[in-house]
Amino acid sequence: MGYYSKEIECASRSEIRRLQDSRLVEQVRYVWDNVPYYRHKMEEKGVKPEDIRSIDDICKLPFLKKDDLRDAYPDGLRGAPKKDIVRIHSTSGTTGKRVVAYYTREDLELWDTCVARALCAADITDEDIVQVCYGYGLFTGGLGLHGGAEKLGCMVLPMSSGSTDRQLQFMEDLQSTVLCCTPSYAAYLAETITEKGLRDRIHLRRGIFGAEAWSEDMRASIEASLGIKAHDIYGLTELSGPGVAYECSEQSGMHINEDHFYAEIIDPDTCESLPLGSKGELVITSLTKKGFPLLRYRTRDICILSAEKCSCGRTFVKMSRPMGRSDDMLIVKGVNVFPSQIETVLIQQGYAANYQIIVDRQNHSDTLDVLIEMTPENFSDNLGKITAQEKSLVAELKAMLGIYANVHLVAPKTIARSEGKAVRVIDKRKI
Ligand code: DLL
Repeated sequence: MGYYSKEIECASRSEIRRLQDSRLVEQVRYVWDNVPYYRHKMEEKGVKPEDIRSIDDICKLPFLKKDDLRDAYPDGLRGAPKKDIVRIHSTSGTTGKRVVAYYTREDLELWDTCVARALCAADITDEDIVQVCYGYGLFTGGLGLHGGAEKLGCMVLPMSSGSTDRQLQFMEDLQSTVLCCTPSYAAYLAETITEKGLRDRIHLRRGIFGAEAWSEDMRASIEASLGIKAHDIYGLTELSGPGVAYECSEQSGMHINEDHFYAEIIDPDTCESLPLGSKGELVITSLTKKGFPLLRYRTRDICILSAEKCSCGRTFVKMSRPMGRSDDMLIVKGVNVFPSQIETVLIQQGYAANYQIIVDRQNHSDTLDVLIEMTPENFSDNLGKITAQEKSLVAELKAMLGIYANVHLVAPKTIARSEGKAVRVIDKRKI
């Protein structure tokens, strides 16, 4: 059926390991021969390609970090000659310097396959009409989902992000059955559909949402308001884009496309490898990409890997949804705070998932303010009782975070919406 490949996705663990062993050996040799930047890093560590004989030797290899990508900008990590590169994508870094990733024709082919597998796992077929509202362009979301959906034979609407009215018009007129966008934009679309009374005219049945952190509660709220099943998809530009990992019908964790990516978990502080089941930083080695073949790339995403049997029959290891980024984690008054913890409290208390966290420093002490948008219902029902609600949220947040946060409930639609990734945190201490 479609791109679901039983042979690969349901292979035994030992078959998967054998494939990874041989692909790693080949890939290390390829990188040594074609990427001088990484070859120097290997030489500095005293490692040669012949030292890597299987996945067990991967710990001998040096890590790559975002800083390496910036140092090597624009093409120090390119693995294939320019004439073989057919596409680039790029992502903005926190320092403003972009990271550029290169793709050969074969890289695009394997990327499309990974995304097509993700769509199949969400029970999407060539009968589906897929509305892609991720941005097209340097961001990988639009073209990534587009390539996978087209490969599967779906009818694709390449909408890109923005123009909500136009999105809804096409959704209704062309009877889109699948929505692909960030979860925050999905929540916004859901809200607008409800407000405009369009629910009966919308035919969506599946959502493929990723590119930013979202919680189980947010999933439940989007699923209920759109009447769909919402599937998570994970990936990053440096490793191709969406489709590194994807959720099956179990909707509990994302299977990693292990024939193309080898995943490890490390302690982000000591860089020590951690066993399956431990929470730590996800490190990924691309086993097949040639245009931008990253080995042991530190994603900064914190998650847990699990090899437990999945009822869908796939044997690929699963990653939990990222629980935050080791570099996005805020340290406020010495306490680690992840935006996702705040989101969990808000949704549990019946608020929309639109919020903004503002961290500042006053009199040498950190301050944490959370602006929370009310839903139209809880806004009109509770006018005049806002202070009491704010007090109760302060208590809930204190219980979750262990520190005091100022809470400000604001009217619906007053926090700026983003059609791409939501801007959740403003850390004024860094400005
Ligand atoms: O966000 C690729 C993508 C596009 C994934 C569309 C899914 C759907 P970047 O812009 O390079 O690439 O950002 C990568 O986004 O390291 C995570 O921190 C975060 N991220 C991606 N997917 C998820 C997800 C794309 N499902 C960074 N859940 C990654 C939580 C995610 N965070």
